[in-house]
Amino acid sequence: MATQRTFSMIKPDATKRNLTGKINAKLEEAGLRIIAQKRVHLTPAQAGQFYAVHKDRPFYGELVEFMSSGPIVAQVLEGEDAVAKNREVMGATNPAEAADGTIRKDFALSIGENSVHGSDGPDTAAEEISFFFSGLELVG
Ligand code: DAT
Ligand code: MG
Repeated sequence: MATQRTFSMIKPDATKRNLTGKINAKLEEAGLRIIAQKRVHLTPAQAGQFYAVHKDRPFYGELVEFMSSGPIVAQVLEGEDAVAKNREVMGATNPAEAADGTIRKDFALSIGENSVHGSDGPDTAAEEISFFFSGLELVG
């Protein structure tokens, strides 16, 4: 697997508890390089657009409200097999099911307030990166 890029977000529950540095340390220790990063407070409309794929799910309203409730840190991660590696470091969506040492096991509060987002594939990664960043902002 060649070098790849993925999109990551530190969610409002984690920025609120000042966990950006601890989460970044786990990403970096896993071999992922943070090649772009910015702190953004999404409007409900922006959060709804970002998560449009989930618009028919029962938790969509709650998800949009939570993701616009405070600042997020949007990031582009680069590394070998970055999409899968980031999903591994994140842990399962539900922290009760997340493996030891993962971000969600160590920091997430619930299935909704689960501290981080990560792209689920290379195509989604490209779309999500361009939602937040221009090419000029990616510094590998
Ligand atoms: P992931 O973030 O692991 O890719 P997902 O794409 O299935 O998970 O869902 C996106 C987010 O939606 C997830 O991080 C938290 C929220 N979510 C998912 N399932 C939920 C549920 N059953 N109840 C509340 N929020 C949920
Ligand atoms: Mg997902």
